[in-house]
Amino acid sequence: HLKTSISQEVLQRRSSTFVVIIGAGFSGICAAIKLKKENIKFIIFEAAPDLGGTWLHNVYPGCACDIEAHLYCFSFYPNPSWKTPYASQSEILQYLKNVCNFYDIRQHMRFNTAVQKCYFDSKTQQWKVTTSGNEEFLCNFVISGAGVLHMPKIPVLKDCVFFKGESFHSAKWNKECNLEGKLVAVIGTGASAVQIVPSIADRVKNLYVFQRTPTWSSFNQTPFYPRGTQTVFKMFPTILKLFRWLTFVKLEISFYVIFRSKSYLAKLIQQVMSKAIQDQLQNESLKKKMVPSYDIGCKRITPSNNFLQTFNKKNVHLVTEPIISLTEDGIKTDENEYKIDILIYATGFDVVASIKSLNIIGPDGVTLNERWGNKPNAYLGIMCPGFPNLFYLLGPNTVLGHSSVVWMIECQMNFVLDAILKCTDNGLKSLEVLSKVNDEFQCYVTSESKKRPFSSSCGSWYLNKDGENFTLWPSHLLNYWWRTLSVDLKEFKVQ
Ligand code: N01
Repeated sequence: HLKTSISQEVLQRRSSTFVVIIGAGFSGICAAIKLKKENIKFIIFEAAPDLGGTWLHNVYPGCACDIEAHLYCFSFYPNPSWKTPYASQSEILQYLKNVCNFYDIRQHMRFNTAVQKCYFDSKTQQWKVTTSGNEEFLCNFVISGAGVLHMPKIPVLKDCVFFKGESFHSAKWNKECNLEGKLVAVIGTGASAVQIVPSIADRVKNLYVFQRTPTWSSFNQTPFYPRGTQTVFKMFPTILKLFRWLTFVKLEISFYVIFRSKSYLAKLIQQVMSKAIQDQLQNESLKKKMVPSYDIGCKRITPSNNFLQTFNKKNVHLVTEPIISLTEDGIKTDENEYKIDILIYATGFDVVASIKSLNIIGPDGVTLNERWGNKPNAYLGIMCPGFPNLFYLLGPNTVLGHSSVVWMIECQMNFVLDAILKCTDNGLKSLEVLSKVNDEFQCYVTSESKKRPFSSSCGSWYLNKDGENFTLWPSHLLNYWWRTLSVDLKEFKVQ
């Protein structure tokens, strides 16, 4: 009898708990599903007019995920029907919509509603969340699923205002813009450009690709599944599960091999890849220019079956001279002037600004951005000292360069849910990670990061101005899974 009454009390506590989730991408959707299963009330605020996050915003030609689809999806909602090993943007977006329909999550989403401010009131131990509609919501917990790659970075080029043609960023693709028969320039050769360039090359008259640094892009992806794969996965879910794990293990092995900076094996792979890059290019000068000189893994590896071969086409030109300025008609380098009609910036994202885009004010009136300064950090990338009951998904140091971030999101949500349940079930109002726990964790992250190639000097969005890794998880994924398995209340200040 006692057991039943306790459990009813607990259930009541859970159902009177209210959580604000920021963002309706993979993170926000995962958070919503897990909370719903525990009967915890929540609302999702999304600035965009629909769900999908990254996969709603990025609609450039060729947009896809270069991590295998069966791993880049929720473990609790596998999809035997992925059409290709690497799913396209539209297929992933549809997947997310299906997930939301299945779990009936859409009804909890408020679109066109940005979160303007979150303030923690120490008297009530609650967050006060203000939205763009100037509404205020009181909640017990805030979960940010706002993401890390959503603020486009457009380089300031001299005389930019005078360019007559059309220009836009890869993440703000202008669907109305007709590329057919036009002179087009793409600035950048990162993951986005690697997908855009082969997809538009045949439509345009001439394509100029401005490369500042070459990218390691010679992996050949499996181009298709053998016939019948979908049927087998549908009929035998265990085989699909096994396939997912095999994919996970394969990528983990790649981490061990490639991301151990100076290992003999890493050097060997680098040599093999250099040769593979050269083998795909017909022109000697291209071969020289497109093999990176920095360690593989320092920047994001950009697998593609057709990026390099695109440069063998007559109408595709690699430009490696530094850009001096934009002109009325195009781009001026220190050797040439390139006349263009359309300029595409595939120049990446301002990651510090993206992570710091939320205005979070702690109980002492200090904002999280002030606390963070130039190096955002959080315990397990999830919780920050001084900010009780606030959780980040894909927060600092938990993005991946080699495997599926959806896997990370699930680990994080298991931890967050455990924290919320331990708090509510024990009748606590708040929990805040202790500074010393976070400090120890940051020491671990720093020492692991130093062993990895992304801490070397090639420069990338992984690093802050001081060359410190504040974005990537620097160790293997089972380590992260182990750390996020459960919450130890001894590591928290509770009230
Ligand atoms: O951006 P990037 P991205 N003049 O920062 C160049 C994810 N993503 O949008 O290397 C000339 O990687 C810059 O040159 P350099 C993924 O996590 C995932 O391509 O700095 N060039 C570089 O070549 C990825 O890592 C998928 O010398 C300039 C490029 O622009 C992240 O998004 C697909 C310049 C920027 O590359 C970002 O990728 C697509 C300038 N002033 C994206 N400024 C998946 O499939 C910058 N550059 C999962």
